[in-house]
Amino acid sequence: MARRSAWFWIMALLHLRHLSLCNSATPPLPVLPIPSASQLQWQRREVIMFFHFGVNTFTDTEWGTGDESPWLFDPDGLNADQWMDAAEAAGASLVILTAKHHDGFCLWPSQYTDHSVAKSPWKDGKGDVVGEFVDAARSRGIDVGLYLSPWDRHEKTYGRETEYNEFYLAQLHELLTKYGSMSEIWFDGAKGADAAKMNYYFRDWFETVKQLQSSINIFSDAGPDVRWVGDETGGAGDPCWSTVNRTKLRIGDASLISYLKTGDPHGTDWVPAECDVSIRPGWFWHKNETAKSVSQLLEIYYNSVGRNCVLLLNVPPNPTGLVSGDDTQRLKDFRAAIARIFSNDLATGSAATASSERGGPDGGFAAANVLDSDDQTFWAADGSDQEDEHWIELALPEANTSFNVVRIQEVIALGQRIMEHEVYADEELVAKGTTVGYKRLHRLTTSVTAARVKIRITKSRGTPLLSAMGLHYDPSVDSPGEFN
Ligand code: FUL
Repeated sequence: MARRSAWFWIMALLHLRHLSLCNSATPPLPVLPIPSASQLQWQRREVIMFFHFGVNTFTDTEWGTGDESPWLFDPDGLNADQWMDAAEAAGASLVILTAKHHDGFCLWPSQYTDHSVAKSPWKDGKGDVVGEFVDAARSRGIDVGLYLSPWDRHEKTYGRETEYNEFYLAQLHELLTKYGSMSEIWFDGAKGADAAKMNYYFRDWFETVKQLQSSINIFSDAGPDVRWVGDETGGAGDPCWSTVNRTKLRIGDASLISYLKTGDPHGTDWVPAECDVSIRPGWFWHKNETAKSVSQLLEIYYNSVGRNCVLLLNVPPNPTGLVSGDDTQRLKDFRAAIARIFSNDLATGSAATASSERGGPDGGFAAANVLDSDDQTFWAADGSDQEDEHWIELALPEANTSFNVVRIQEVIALGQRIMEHEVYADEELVAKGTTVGYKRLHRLTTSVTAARVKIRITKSRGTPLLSAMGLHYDPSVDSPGEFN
C-alpha cells in the first residue's frame, strides 16, 4: 500500500467528521411558549432562600402596623455572612431579602423616607442591611433578589394613587441602581382588609424594572416572569404547568388561586411557579417557634421541586441579626437527606431503548441520552412516526434493583410537552401523572424491585423530549422515621 502523507490523513479525518456531522438530525422546533434565558436559569436553581427581617423581628409580630419606632431596630450582632452559611447549607444559589415589609420600615437608608435604618440606633444610623446582605452573598458567589412590599402601612402617601405610585417607583429605582445586578424582584400581592383603596401601577413599575435590569425575573401573583404558586405551604398543584394565560391573572385576586396552583396546559405564556414557605411557622423570627423537621422539608421538596417548581425557603434571622444555629443545622440535614437520595442513581449503566429516536440511533437524540447527566443532550421521539404514544425503557444493570423514587425531566427549553404519562416497573404500573416539566419526582408508597422500567407517554403536545430519567432509593419510604 502506498505511503500517505500526514496531510492526506488529516483531510480524510475531516471528511469523515463532515460525513458524520451530516448524519446528525436537527433538533425539533420548540413547542411555544418557552422560557427566557433568565427563567431557565431560575428553574435550574431548584432551591432558593428567603430572609424575612425587619422591625417585626423585634416586636414578635408577622405584620407590623407601620407605627413602630425605628428605634426598636438594633441587631447588634448582625452578620450577613453568617446568613449565607444557611443559604449554602440548603444549596441555595439565590437569596432574597425583605428590603421593606408591609410596615414600611426600610432596611436600607432610602432617601425618600425617614422610616429606615438611618433613624435606628443600629450602627448609629449609618448601617445598611441591604448593602451588607448583597456584599455577603456576592462574596460567596450567591445571587441576590429583593422583596419590596407594595402595601406600606407607614407611608403617608399610601392611598393617594399618583403620589404613592411615584414613591414606590422611586424606591424601586434606588434598590435597582445602588446594589448591582439583581436576579429576582418580589412584588407581594398581600394587603390587609383595612388598606386604603388604591391601584398599583404595576405596568409602570414592571417596565421600569426591566429598563433598569433587563435580565431580572419579576415575581408576583401574575408574573410576568415567575408566578406565585397560590399558597404558602411550599407545595404546588398536581399538575403544575409553567404555562398560563397571563391575561387571566390579576395581582391579589383570591379567585385565581387554583389557576395559579395548576397553571394551564393551553397557556400562551411561560410563567413558572415559585413555592414560598418558611422553615418555621412564621415568616419572621419568634422565640417560641422552631424549624420544620427534615421529613417535613423533604415532603415540601417533593411537592415543589418534584412538581416542576422552584422552592423558596424562608429562614428568619433573630433580633441579634443571626440565623439560629439550629435552623442552619436543619438545613444541612435536609441537604444531606437530598444528597443521600439523589446522589445515587440506580439507573446508571442501564441500556435504554425507545419507541423511536429522532434521526435514528445515530441522529444525536438516542434514548441513552437520558442517562448521561448532561441536560444539553436528550432523547427525542421521532416526529415523523404517527404514533400518538411514545415510550422509553431502561434495562437496569441489576435484575433486582429496588427503588422508590422515579425522576423524569423534560427539555423545557423546547417547551413543556408531556400531558400524560405512566411508569411501569417490569409489567406493573407503579406511577402515573400528567405534566412532567423541568423535574417530576414520583415518590412511590412502597419500594419496588424490577429489571426494567418503562415510561409511556400517552399524551403530549408535539413529540416528547426527555433530558433525564433516574431511579432512586429514599430510605424513609421503608422506614418512615429515617429523616425525623
Ligand atoms: C405574604 C406576606 O403577607 C407575608 O408576611 C410574607 O411576606 C409572605 C412571603 O408573603 O403575602
